[in-house]
Order: sequence, then C-alpha cells, then structure tokens
Amino acid sequence: MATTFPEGFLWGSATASHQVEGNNHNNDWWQWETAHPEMIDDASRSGAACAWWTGRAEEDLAQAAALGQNAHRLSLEWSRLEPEPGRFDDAAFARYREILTHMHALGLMPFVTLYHFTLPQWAAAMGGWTNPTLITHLARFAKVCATRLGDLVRFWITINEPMVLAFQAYAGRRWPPGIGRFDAGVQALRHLLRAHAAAYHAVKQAQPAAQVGIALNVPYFAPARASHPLDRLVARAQDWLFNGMKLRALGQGAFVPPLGWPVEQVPDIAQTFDFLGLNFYGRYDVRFDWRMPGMLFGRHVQQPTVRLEHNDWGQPDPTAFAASLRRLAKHGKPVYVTENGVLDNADDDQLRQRVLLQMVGALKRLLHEGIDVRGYFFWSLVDNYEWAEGWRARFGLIGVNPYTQARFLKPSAHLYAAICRGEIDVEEVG
Ligand code: IFM
Repeated sequence: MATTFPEGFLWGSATASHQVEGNNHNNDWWQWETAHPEMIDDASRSGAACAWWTGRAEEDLAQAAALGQNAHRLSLEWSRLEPEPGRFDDAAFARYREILTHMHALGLMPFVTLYHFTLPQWAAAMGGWTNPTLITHLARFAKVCATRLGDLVRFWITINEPMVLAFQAYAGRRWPPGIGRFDAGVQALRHLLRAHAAAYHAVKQAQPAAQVGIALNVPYFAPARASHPLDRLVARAQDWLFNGMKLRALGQGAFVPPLGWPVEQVPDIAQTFDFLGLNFYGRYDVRFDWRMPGMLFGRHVQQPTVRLEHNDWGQPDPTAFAASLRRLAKHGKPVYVTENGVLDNADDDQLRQRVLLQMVGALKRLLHEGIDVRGYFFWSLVDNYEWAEGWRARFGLIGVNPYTQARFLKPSAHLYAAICRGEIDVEEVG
C-alpha cells in the first residue's frame, strides 16, 4: 500500500549559501575560518564548498528532482547581493535568478531563506547582532530581494534559527563573533526577532502575495530522571531559554528573558508569520548539575542505550519531533519541517535511513491527527560545510568530496526518493 500524504505535500531537502556555494569570501564566516582555524574541529575551510556558485547547483538540484523531490530550500548570500551597505550586485542577483529559474523548470518549489547565519563583513564590523542598526539593514535587504526575485519566490524565510545563532555566536564563543557573554546572547536574540518582524513586513510590502515565515530550531528538553524535581526544573529552564522565549515573542509579543531580566513588550513582533518552519534534530535529556551555571545548571546526558558518534544535536527521537511540531502548530498557522536530519558519516548511512523512516512515520501520524503540516525538507541534499565542525560532520543524502567535487548517492537518497514518490508505506510512529 502506498504512503498517503496529501496532494501537494512538499517533499524537499535544504541547503544554505555558505555551506554549499563556495568562495563566499566577503562574509564573517570566511573571515573566522581564515583567522581562527583552531575554532573549526578539523581546521578545514569552506573553500569551494560544493561549488554551487560556479555551476554545481544545477546538477545537484537536477539530482534532487530525479530523486522525486518537488521542493528545495536554499538561502541567499547577503554578502554577495549587498557587498557594501546600499550597493546591490546585479551579477549576483542574475546568478540567483538562474538557479531559481532552473528549480522551477525542474519542478522544485523554492523556499528561500534571507539570512542563514552569515553576515556581510561590513555588517559584522558594525558589531553584528549586538547592533540594532542591523534590523533596518536586514529589512532593506529583504525588500530588495522580494522586489527583484519575488516573481520566482513565493515562500520566504526571514531568518534561520535565531536562537542557535544567539547561543553559539554571542552567548557562546564557537561561532563568529564569539563574544561569550550571556547578556550579548539575549541582546542578539532580541535584535534578531525584531529584524525578523521588520523583514516580514518589508517582504509583504514588496510582494503582498508572498508567504513569509521563520525557521526555528525547537529541540525537546526532557528531564534525564523523569520524576527528579531538579532535573525537571532545569529541563524546563532550558526549554524556556531555547524555545519558550522566542515562541512567546512571536506568538504574543512579549520578550521574557530568564533570571530576572526585565520583560519587554514587543507587540510589533507578534504574529509576524504566515507559517512556521521547524528545524528539528533531537531530544536533550537534562540532568541537574550545580557545576554548570552557564547551562542553567543542566547537563545534557546520553541514555546508555543510545549510541551516536556525536551528541551535540541530541537524540533523534520521533516522539520528541512530533511534540515540537504540535507545539508550533498550536500557533494556528501552517507548519513546514524546514530541516530534519542526522549526522551520519558512514557511506552506507544506516542511522540516517532509520531516522528518516521514524521521522516520516511520526509525520504521517500527525497528519492523521489533523496537524496542518504542509512539507518536509531533509537536511541536507548534499554533504556540506558544517560550521564549527567543518567537513567532519556529514548530513547529506548525496555524498560530496569537497576536494574533488565527486558525488555519490547514499542509500538514504534512494530511500527518501521512494518516500517522496509514495512507493513505500512508511509505518506510523507515535
Ligand atoms: O548545518 C546546519 C544548518 O546550517 C542549520 N541547522 C542545523 C544544520 C545541522 O547542524
């Protein structure tokens, strides 16, 4: 029996500019990789990445379409399109038009992210997201993009994973600018959410029929010992910090930071989305640990029954995935899974195949419950440059050797193709 997903359901995969295009030498990440190889696990650089800018985009996207996908999520590289404040580059716009036109010809519905982690160097030099001026800069960029590309793009995503960025780059030190102060993280998140709202209105103004959303990484935080009061408390605190705070701002227009920080009413942020995008990687089991104030006294522990080579993304648990999706759906707008995937460095990617089947099984269950999920984008179409993990962490359906640009299809690419084409009946999970 064939898998029953609604007519028009979008099955795609996702990528981001810096991770695939190559030679994005005018952004903050290029500068960071060059100046701080010690901050990248394998000291590698993005370099030519997957060579999408110089022509490989067409080939990989054609492969996605041949594998039964009908949508693709990519991002625009701000540093290419606006290399200096207020100066927009016609050649870069032309290249994106070429890629987007090609996607339409292949039957791939574009979902386009305006800002996916990389800032033009001029914006980074202004202090990045500690500087509220970036709010109007992103809004202007959004308006120009919608004006110049709106005939090819109906679905826009303003910002990718604002909280991950605030956490890694401002509260933490792993990503540029590597400030490492909790207050800088809170400030960056506030500015990012305001920039999202400003970009939302800017796109709608230029292109009223556009559907504009935001991609949120919403992991599931569970107490490591289910009935332990301190584990429960710290799991809730981490959930508030990582998930609750941004969802409250987007839903009700109140910015409520933890630890006694003042509450700020931000009504201009409330309801600034036509859909919500869920990026889901895993469940974190949180155990109270008084030695970890920076993590709100919660340590992430791995259940002894789970074996993963890397646990930074949490346990890829379908029940937790379903809970995060239900949580976003409560906001009353359509939901898209804008990213879901798992690190698996093995060429025969058995873990990736297992996880894919479980997550699609959970999705099927949610659709039967009546949850308004309209699409699923696997992260990622191709192995690509994984930020602080460099080339060491592989997430692709298609294997890529960044040094030779050789490609190969992993078993998960074929499995996903069978799912997209409705050729296998995935078992419901949950
Ligand atoms: O590669 C990243 C992507 O840029 C944002 N979401 C998570 C992915 C895997 O870590």
